[in-house]
Amino acid sequence: ATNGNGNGNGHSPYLEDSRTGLGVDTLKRAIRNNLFYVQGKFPEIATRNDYYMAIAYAVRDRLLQRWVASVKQYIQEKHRVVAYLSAEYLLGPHLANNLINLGIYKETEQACKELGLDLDWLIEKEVEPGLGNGGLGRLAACYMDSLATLEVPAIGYGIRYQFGIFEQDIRDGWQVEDTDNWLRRGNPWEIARRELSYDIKFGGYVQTYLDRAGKLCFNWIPELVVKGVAYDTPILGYKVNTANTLRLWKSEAPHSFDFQSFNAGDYNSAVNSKIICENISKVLYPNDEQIEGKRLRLQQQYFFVSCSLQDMIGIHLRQGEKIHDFHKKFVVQLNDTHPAIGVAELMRLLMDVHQLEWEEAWDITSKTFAYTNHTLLPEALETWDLQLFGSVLPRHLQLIYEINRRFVDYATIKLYGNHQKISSLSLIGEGPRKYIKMANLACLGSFAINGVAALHSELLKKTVLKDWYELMPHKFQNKTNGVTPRRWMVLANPELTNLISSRIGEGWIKNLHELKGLEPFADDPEFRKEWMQVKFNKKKALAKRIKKRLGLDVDPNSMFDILVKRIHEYKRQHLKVLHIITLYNQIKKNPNMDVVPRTFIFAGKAAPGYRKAKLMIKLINSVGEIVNNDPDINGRIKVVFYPNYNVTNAQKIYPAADVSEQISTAGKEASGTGNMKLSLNGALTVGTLDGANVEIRECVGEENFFLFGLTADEVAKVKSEGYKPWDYYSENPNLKEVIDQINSGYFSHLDSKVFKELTDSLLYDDQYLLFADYQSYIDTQAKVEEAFKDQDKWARMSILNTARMGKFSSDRSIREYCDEIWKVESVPVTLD
Ligand code: NBY
Repeated sequence: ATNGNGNGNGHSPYLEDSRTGLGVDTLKRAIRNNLFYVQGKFPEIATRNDYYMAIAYAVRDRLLQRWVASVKQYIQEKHRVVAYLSAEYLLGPHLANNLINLGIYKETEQACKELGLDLDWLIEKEVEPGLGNGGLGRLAACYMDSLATLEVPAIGYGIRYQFGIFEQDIRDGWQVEDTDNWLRRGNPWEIARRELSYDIKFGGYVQTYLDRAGKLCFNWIPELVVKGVAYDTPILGYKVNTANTLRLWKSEAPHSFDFQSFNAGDYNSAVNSKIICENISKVLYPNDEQIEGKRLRLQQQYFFVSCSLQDMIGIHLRQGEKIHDFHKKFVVQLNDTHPAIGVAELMRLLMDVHQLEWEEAWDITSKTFAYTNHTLLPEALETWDLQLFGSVLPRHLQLIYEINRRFVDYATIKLYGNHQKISSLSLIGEGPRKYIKMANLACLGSFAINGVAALHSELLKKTVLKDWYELMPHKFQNKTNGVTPRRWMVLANPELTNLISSRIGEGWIKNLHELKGLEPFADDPEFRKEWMQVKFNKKKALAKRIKKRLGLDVDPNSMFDILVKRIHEYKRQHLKVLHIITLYNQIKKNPNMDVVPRTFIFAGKAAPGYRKAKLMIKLINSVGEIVNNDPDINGRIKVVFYPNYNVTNAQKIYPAADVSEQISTAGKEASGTGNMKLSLNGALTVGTLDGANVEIRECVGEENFFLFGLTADEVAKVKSEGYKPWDYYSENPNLKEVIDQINSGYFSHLDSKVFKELTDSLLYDDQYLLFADYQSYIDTQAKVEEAFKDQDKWARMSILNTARMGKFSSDRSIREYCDEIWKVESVPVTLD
């Protein structure tokens, strides 16, 4: 290769591309320049972080060209745009991902090397933006990647939390939380758009008056006004020119603020009010699947939704279009009900600000929104106390009453006075206190409603959204989740990526169905050997991290059995613990028995206020302490709780998995996406027929999937017939032994009370049917063990498993959203 930039030094094997600045020499120069001109540093005094920043800026500069070109083209050609509204984006670190999508990983590595730097060491430096709790936030991030890769015009809207999901540490086996100060060292990936800001009102009251034409008008006089400022992050597609925008809103005090609302000279209250304003985007609520009916949370939701809708209307009008055509320009996807207040807010903007009549405003609104539901747990459906709601959003309360009045009139005729159904459909719930039902607002205000896996979408129609399905069946769809192969294979597992590409080329990275081409290689002994070698290397690397983080030795030759996700009773991490203790007892009774050595790896955060989940973490660690140090066990089973599960750690864990545990009670996990990432990386699944497990099993083949447990229908049946966990306990000696052992204090220094809350809830309630599924789980684990003994067969299963995961790319999901809900088309971006 020649050095195309003409400087003739010839030491770089990579072609210089002077137009896009992606060659090694230009990158080197850019890194040096950024270090000097942006940070005022030079090599002699530059820290690791300085270099990280210099590279990040150099890469960002390369994104900007594509970003500007994309925005320009969308504006000039007036394309239809997807607006994805999500309170959470769990992006993970940017640098390596952007290098991959730009296609300059190797070049940057080389540039660093020539500057005496180690790129991987610098990549490890990046603090990830943890602006989400779990699956829902990560899905939003995968979807942003796929939208850009598919060259679809899209904006992601959300909140720029100053503190993301807490950092987890483990002390004495218990979870302790620390704040996530991710912006501490600055964020090179965002651009503050100070000029792009909107005023957001809160509280106060609504004045009504008649205008000159005698029309009834509403004037919302707020108690508080907050300014939302846009912070933009470019999201680049994989090897395309498209760079979409993730626009996150930060709350601030309005400029005139301290003079406007406070007595002159009252400096303290002026400062205090600044703090109140900044509080709104201060911190992410760390609950998943558990609503917290707090005023500040409602304020957050309204804050980002109002900023976003005002922004969209602004974009639309600046293009010279009519407000009446808003729904033709934008389709707004609601990521769960967190942004569902948008339905009422768009009505307010169209009527109170843009002077439309009700019918017209409603027509536009109900053609704009589409709603994705992410949960079947009834307790997780969002509601707001009506009084609280009215005190934060008085105008929206009026609007919701009026939306509901008109809807109930319609429903009364449609349902011919079926009062029970009508009250279940009503946007307002009655009880000791009235409340607003956000899922109902979302269903009524949207033209499409979807679940996130086939089973989930079916169950929605039969359970939590049954009445809506019967009234409006045409709105209901399924969109099975997917994950981006760029982050979860190319970035997380370059070794497996290279091995796959060496046989079937690189097309699969953009068209995951091409993995099918690997199937014949399952019969190729050489390929199987290489496949298992990659897995072994990844296990060794994880073992090294475990040693470094926890001081614990684990054997990379043992089976890596992995259960990583948020800690929740329905996800049943404690069922896994029952299995581990059962195995432990078997070995104790028969120390010479032939067992396949296993390393059980757990990771996940518990919501800080969720006592039982925190107790589950303590139980895992307590069992680990005994098992890991028992000489009879002699290292044959090890239990690891890897702290602070986040995107960065997930990228290290998935590639090292032999077994993926997906063991939720059937009918509870909407989809799951960790199941997809693990399986894609060659892990075999042990799972229930829940969420997307059902579809994964269909694709990989039942012979490559370890199924156990009751089906969703059976779960419902067992429950309706009066489930008695005690019967399972008293009739199954192994189960009884395990529970008694926990209760005896065997794992807790003879303190028999520590885990009582957990064991009691199992013995007397067991909502999630651990005891009913226990024996089936144990039996299935024995089959896993047998299968693992035949490593050649295991390799074959693992390869076929990966080869058949093509369906679970987020590119496929996004294609379906585009074609079947959004009706948007790809717009290839050209660089001039
Ligand atoms: O969404 C998850 C589902 O549990 C999982 O099955 C699915 O694969 C994934 C993507 O569709 N849901 C989830 O992660 N939910 C949350 O994180 C969450 C966060 C906040 C709140 C509720 C749920 N909240 O009410 O504040």
